[in-house]
Amino acid sequence: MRKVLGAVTALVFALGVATFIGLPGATAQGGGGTIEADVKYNGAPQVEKLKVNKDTEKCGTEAVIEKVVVGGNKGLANAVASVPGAKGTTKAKAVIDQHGCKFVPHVTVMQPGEIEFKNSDDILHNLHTYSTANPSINKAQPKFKKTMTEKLEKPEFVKITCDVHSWMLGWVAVVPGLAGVTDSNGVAKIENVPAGKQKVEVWHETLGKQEKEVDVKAGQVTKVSFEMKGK
Ligand SMILES: [Cu+2]
Repeated sequence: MRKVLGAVTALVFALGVATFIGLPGATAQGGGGTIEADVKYNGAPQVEKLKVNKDTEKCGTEAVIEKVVVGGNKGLANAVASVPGAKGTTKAKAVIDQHGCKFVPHVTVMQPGEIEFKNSDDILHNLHTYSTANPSINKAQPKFKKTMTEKLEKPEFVKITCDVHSWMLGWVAVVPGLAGVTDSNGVAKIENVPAGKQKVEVWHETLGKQEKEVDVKAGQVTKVSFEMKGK
């Protein structure tokens, strides 16, 4: 009996060791790493304010058009960081909401395909895109049309406006690679990037584009900084 017990203990111990040894391999599954893009802007924020006298119960009386949003430590918000060499897998559909007479979020990233536009304002909005690679969209979105699904199938940075409310402005970054949008601190994290040399592109609606090369290591965070210049 003791022998059997000893053998079982040995087996459990061996399995435990095997599991332990197996762990690091499991966490680095696929050999991907994370890119943390840190985007800064040394200039002044550009924010325009506009008096609103239409649909004020939903839109408020003042519209704020945030063209360049600079947060703490000069971090630039609303910039798109993408990795063209890392093919993204289609996850949940991108969604933009016309809410409070704004496009929320202001900048959205998506892989080529379908995007959903919501109208949670209960008033008439319109959807007007300015694009060259993709067909233009110019459609009313009445209050009863809570959701509209549209196609953006070609990589492009697409400007969106609403012809009912002149101040409404949003952007869709249609990018085939993995991508993210910088937060209020100017940071975008892109996960599961294949290890090796990768090009990182940064785009901002008024400050243009920059790119850098990074060396991504499996299971690690690779930081890359950008400083956007005013035009
Ligand atoms: Cu509108």
